[in-house]
Amino acid sequence: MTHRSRYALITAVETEAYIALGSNIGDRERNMLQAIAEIGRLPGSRVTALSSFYETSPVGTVPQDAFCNAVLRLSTELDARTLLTRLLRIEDETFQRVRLLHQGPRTMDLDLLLYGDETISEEHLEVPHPRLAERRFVLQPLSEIAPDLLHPLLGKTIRQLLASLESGETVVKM
Ligand code: PH2
Ligand code: MG
Ligand code: MG
Repeated sequence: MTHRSRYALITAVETEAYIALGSNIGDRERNMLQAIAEIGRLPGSRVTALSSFYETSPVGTVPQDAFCNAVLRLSTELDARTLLTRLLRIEDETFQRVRLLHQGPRTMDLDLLLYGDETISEEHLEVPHPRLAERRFVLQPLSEIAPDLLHPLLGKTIRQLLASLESGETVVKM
């Protein structure tokens, strides 16, 4: 048995995951604070960094109110699939999220952006998040807490991705 496998048996291995939060219905800031608290209570997990909150113009084809967006880092013992399931459960149970329109307004959207340096491509789980590099409302808060993090597929840092982004989105610190 290697040192590493022996070590893994006695201590749970933690992975750094990055999660995007977004809300544009109700008391957005209150929703964000509540979601952060819920995420921090997940088993074997703790929030180790949190970006500022940003007011962002809605991206996509659905006309809707401005979002509040932020990104946090979670040190977690949960595997990616379990973590995703737990995030969706928070959307549903804590926020009674109703899915009326694809990319439409929501009380809370929790997206798994990155899970360590893993790349996962399954029907309901794609990591890194496929639209991560196109969205200023994600890259701006992410660059605040992890500017030098390498995107595992694009081989560029978050800072580089943000610098090369050409999009007219408005993203302003709240
Ligand atoms: N989420 C979407 C669609 N458009 N726009 C902003 N500004 N922020 C979001 O979180 C967002 C969006 C679908 O997930
Ligand atoms: Mg989303
Ligand atoms: Mg989502």
